[in-house]
Amino acid sequence: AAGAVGLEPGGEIKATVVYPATEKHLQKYLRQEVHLVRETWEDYKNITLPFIQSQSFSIQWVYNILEKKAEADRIIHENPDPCNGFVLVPDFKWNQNQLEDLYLIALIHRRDVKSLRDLTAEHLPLLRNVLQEGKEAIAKRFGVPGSQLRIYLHYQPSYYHLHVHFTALGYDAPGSSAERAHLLEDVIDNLLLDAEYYQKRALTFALRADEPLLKKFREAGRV
Ligand code: M7G
Repeated sequence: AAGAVGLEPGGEIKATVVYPATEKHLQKYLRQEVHLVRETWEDYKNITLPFIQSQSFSIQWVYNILEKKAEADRIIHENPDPCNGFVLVPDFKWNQNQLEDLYLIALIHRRDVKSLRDLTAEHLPLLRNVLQEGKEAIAKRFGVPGSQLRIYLHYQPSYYHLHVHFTALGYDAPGSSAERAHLLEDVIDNLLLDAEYYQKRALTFALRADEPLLKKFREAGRV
């Protein structure tokens, strides 16, 4: 098993246990040296995409939630539209006992968007729905206004099925750093400025020293 232990805002101790744990899980929780990578669109096509396609990142848990085979009773909101809809559920990292570390994720229904890199102006209606309806549902259920939510996507994500993170603004959630979090409102604005914004610009992210993707960037002489 792999896992992490942390101090909750209420002073309680929170333990995350991952079982069974794959090699990938173990690496994630080990402290490691990290390196920044600046990925151009060419790098994405030549290095990152083939790497993603060669890996068997399991996103079955996402499909189980979308198909109501798991966590169906935890759904906070759903827009059932197959193209522009999504499901909003509490993230595994949040036990829902206090609002200080509120954490939900929106999983989109369509299955052909891997990450931020795939987004174009075509996805604007979907992204607007996630932003608007996600904020409304969280205000209604938890009483937290949109002005106190950090709504963002990760690049790189751990799971290549597009999802959006909703966390309490006052909570320093893991992965909300400048090199990983992309605010959804900024993503929407960028796509309005240029429909192919994310197929043009370089994106920065950090990789742990032992991550195979870093090795690929090294082999290509890009780090
Ligand atoms: P990510 O940006 O792909 O990667 O986010 P990260 O895990 O490195 O942040 C995936 C998010 O999904 C994380 O916040 C996870 O805590 C959450 N998550 C992962 N799994 C396997 C589940 C699950 O089965 N149910 C729920 N509700 N959340 C999950």
